[in-house]
Amino acid sequence: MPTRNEGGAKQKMKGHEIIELLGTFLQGNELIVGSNGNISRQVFHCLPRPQVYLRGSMGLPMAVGLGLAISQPDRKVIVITGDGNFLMGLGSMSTVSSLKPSNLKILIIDNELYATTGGQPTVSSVINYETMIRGIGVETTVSIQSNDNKTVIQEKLNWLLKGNGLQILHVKVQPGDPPFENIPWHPKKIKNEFMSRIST
Ligand SMILES: Cc1ncc(C[n+]2csc(CCOP(=O)(O)OP(=O)(O)O)c2C)c(N)n1
Repeated sequence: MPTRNEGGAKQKMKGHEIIELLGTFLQGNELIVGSNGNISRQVFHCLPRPQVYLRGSMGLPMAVGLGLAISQPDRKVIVITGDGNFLMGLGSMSTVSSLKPSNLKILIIDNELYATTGGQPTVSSVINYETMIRGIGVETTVSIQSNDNKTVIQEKLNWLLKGNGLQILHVKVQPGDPPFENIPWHPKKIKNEFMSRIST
């Protein structure tokens, strides 16, 4: 039996597996913004800390990432967002596109669901992300579809982290992540830990 995600396996990876894989490409000084809900929990438990773990504020990760990228021009800022968050925050993408901070990278984890709140479907299944994002004015977009295997995904994550300029990577993932525990930090602690990291 072929194992999941190896070689030519057809099954999509799960969101937390993509986040874990991204972790293998990090150099250490990247700044990461996780969208609210499951993604932030996965970022907290799977990647080095501290990062920005959004709580409640759905739709805002791109706006937060944009501000961070502008204020920290010497560091790569990686926004990891669910499809529900990305679609809710589309308005901020026109600003992202007009400013095009070269250190901003956006990773869309698309499970076609609001998984955090019980798995209601988003409208992702009818959207062509590459076309939509290019229409907004961002040229450097790559979409990973269901048939891409782990090797292709690794290449694209490498492209996202090592490439120059504003880049967006959209990955279709399989729903069904295991539950990750709530982030045990009070929002003030999240802010303070992150602020002390970027002020050093
Ligand atoms: C304005 C607003 N609407 C609804 C919610 C409730 N809510 C929290 S997370 C979430 C789902 C986020 O979906 P997505 O970004 O696709 O991530 P996933 O849960 O699938 O990992 C929802 C609806 C909220 N926090 N704020």
